[in-house]
Amino acid sequence: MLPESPTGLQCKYWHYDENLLTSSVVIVFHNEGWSTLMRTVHSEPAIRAFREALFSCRFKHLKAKLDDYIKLWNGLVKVFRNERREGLIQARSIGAQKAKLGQVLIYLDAHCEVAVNWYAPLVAPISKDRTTCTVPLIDYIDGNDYSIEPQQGGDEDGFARGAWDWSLLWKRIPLSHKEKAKRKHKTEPYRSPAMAGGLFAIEREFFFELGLYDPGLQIWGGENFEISYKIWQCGGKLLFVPCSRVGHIYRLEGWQGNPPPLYVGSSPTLKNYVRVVEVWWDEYKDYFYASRPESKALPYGDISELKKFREDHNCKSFKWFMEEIAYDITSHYPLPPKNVDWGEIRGFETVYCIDSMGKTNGGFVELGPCHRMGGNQLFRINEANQLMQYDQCLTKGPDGSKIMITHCNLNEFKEWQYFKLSSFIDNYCEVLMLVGVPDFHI
Ligand code: UD2
Ligand code: MN
Repeated sequence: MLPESPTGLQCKYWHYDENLLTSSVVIVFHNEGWSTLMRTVHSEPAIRAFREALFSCRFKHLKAKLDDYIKLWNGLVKVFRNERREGLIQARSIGAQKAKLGQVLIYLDAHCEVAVNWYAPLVAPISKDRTTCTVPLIDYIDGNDYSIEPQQGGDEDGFARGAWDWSLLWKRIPLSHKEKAKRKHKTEPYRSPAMAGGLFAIEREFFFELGLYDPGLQIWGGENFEISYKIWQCGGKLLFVPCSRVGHIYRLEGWQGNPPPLYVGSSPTLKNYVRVVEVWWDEYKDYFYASRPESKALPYGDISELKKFREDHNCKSFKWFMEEIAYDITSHYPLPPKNVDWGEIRGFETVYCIDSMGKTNGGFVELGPCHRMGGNQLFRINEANQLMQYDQCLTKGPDGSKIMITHCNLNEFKEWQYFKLSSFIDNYCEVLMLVGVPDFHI
């Protein structure tokens, strides 16, 4: 149990409408543990009308044992199995279609535990405005010992807004002064630019009006941003609700995710990100490509339907969104300098290239035969004259003679000179050649 915080105590003084909207809870899962799955269902004490859509199994206990066990609820809990592994994103859209009883859909990961009185605060804002999507305050359950504590990254009360860095990694930033100034009491729901993805409530019809998730998003990742941008830019709002608390077990270190099924091509998550920025980010998409140049060549499929949706619904620009709603993100995650070029760094008239050998945070780069496969030989040079791979920069080593790859703000070296050797040797990339650092050896 979480110790009661002063803000938690304040939550007891809110009054909620007696006629709350009804909900269906949708839990999608694939290869989840029995006890954590059961606790997710059993911890659900206070819903007036709920039904659950559960999907996609491989573990033995998720078959007959589960079918048998849910009889306990006399039809209130239902299991639906997909014919093939759909991944969590499409499974959630299918769940929305199957769960017809509740006015609101509440999504939970399959390893959650709701706290007392989580329901009323979560759905009450939706009765006031049906285009509001709400997210509970998510507590951290440790996967090793099941202890529970508030998440890091918030303000003095533990409140954070949902954000991203420019490579589209999920981030939490402390609640801004601007949002604080809007509220009368600390425990009021507040606006967030994005959600983490797994736990939220949305009016069923409104979710359908938004077109559910983009049907081209596959398996895992990016759907949290898609739905957040779609809600904000197309006239809705996204609120985080401090008085509704739900614990979530975070994946243990080393968890690689369930590998995508064969019918899905390579890099589904990165392709999802590309779809999302292509549809919603307008000119800001350059910042994403600056951070993830390797994603530029990915075939991300057809997005014309989504663009049409955006137009038909008069959805606002990403610039509007960044200025009005996500105004605080750039102070935590500054816009990256745009790339001047990217490719391999080849020794003059040689077939050898700089190769990070996968090293980071202070490792030394080496020379290897140029392989044109990108990866550890793929670098980019940007307008700030940083020479980067992923989020790391090349710089001088401690004795000034070797090239190190490390955090960009440490011991930064920006005197690279860039010469374009030739453009487009093949479809893969342009070649960079760098001189002007005569005392460096690799
Ligand atoms: C976060 C979200 C998660 C989802 C994801 C990005 C929270 C707390 N969690 O990662 O909900 O938005 O970011 O996509 O916000 N699952 C399937 N099929 C699959 C893979 C997963 O059904 O192919 C289920 C899985 O059993 C679980 C849920 O989807 O119930 C979320 O997956 P996760 O727990 O691995 O994601 P998480 O919490 O790391
Ligand atoms: Mn999860």
